Amino acid sequence: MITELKQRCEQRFQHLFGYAPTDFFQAPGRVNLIGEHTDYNQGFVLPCAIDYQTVISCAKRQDNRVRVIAADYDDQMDEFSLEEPIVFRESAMWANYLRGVVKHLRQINDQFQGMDMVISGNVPQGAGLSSSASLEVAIGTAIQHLWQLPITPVEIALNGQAAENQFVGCNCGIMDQMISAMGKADHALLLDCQSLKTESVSMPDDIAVLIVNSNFRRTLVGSEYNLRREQCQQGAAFFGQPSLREVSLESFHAREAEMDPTVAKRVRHILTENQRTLEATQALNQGDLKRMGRLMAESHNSMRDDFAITVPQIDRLVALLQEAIGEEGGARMTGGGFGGCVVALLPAHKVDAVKAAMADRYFAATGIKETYYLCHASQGASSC
Ligand code: GAF
Repeated sequence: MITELKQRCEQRFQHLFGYAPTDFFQAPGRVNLIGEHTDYNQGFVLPCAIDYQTVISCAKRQDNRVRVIAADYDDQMDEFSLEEPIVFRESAMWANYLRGVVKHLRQINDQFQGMDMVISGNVPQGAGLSSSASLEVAIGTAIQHLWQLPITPVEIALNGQAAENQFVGCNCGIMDQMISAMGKADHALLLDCQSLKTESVSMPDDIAVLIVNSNFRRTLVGSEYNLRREQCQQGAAFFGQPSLREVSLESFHAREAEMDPTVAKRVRHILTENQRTLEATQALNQGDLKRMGRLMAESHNSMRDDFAITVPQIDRLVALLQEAIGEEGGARMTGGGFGGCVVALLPAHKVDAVKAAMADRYFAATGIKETYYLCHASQGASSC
C-alpha cells in the first residue's frame, strides 16, 4: 500500500512542480488497544501504529516559500511564505494542519527554508484512526529530515499536538501523535502520558489486529470530548490534585458518595481504565488473549456506562464481535467515541471464521454495513 502512495506522490510532484522530489516520508495512523481518554488525564494508553499512512514526497527550496499539494483533494495547493505571519485558512481545512505544524515548529527551531511537498494518504478519515495526527507527524518528520533539525520524535509529536490544540482548535491529548511518531513494527506501545516514557509490547504474528469501522458517522465528538475533559478536571480539583493521575482508586472509593454523580462516574472510568491498561500490558506480554479479551470487555462497558461515549450501534457491533470471537480475544470501541471504529484482538487463524460469523448481523440490527481493516502493528514515522 505504501508503494502505491509513494508512486502517487512522486508522479503528482513531477507533474505539478515539474521536477523530481528528493525525499519521501511516511507517518502512520493508529489504533488504541486500551486506555481511552486517559491521555489528557496524564494516564496510560496502549496503542499501536497501523499500516495505513500519510505519505509525503518533497524537496527543499532555496527561498522561503512553502508549496504543498493535497493529492487526495483534487491536487489543491496551499502556498505561503515563511517570511510572513502564518494564518488560518478558512477555505481549506486540510491546509491548517500543515500551517499549524510549520508555525509551531518555527517557534522551536526556525533553521529551515521553503519546500515543495505533495501529500497523499489512506488512513480512513473521520473514523477515529488518527488521520490528522499522521498528517501532522508526517509533515514534522519531513521538515526535520529535510533540514536536519536537531529535534526528536517526541518533540515532533508534541509539536503536532500544539498545532492541533492551538492552531486547528481541537483539544486532543498526546496519544495519537506519540504513537504515530514512535510506533515500532510488530509492537504496541505502552505510553505514560505524564512522563512520556514508552515501553514496547510485542504483538506476535499469531495475534490479529482487526479494526471494524461501524460506519456510524461521529457527531458531537468535539463538544462532548471537551465536556469530558472538563468533568475529569473537576474530578481532579475535587481531590485537590492537578490531574487524575495523582488520585488513587482507594481515595476515590472513600469519597465517591460526596461527589457529583456524573463527575464520579467519569473519574471511575479514568482510574479503572489506567489500571486495566497496565494489566493489559502484562496480558499482551504473556500472549494471554483470554485475559486481554476480558479487559477489553470491561473497558468497553466502562466507556458505555461510566464515561458515556459509546452509541447503541457501536455497542451492538462490539457485542456481535465478542460473541463471534469467543473467549480467546475480545473487542472494544477505540478512539474518541460517539461512533467510529471497534478494535478486535483474536488469534490470526480465526479472522475469516469471525468475519463469516458476523455475516450481515450488524446490518440487520442497525441498517449500516461495517468495514474491516486487518492491520499490522507498524513502524512510526520514517523516511520511506
Ligand atoms: C482522540 C484524541 F485525539 C486522543 O488524544 C485521545 O484522547 C482519544 O481521543 C481518546 O482516548 O483520539
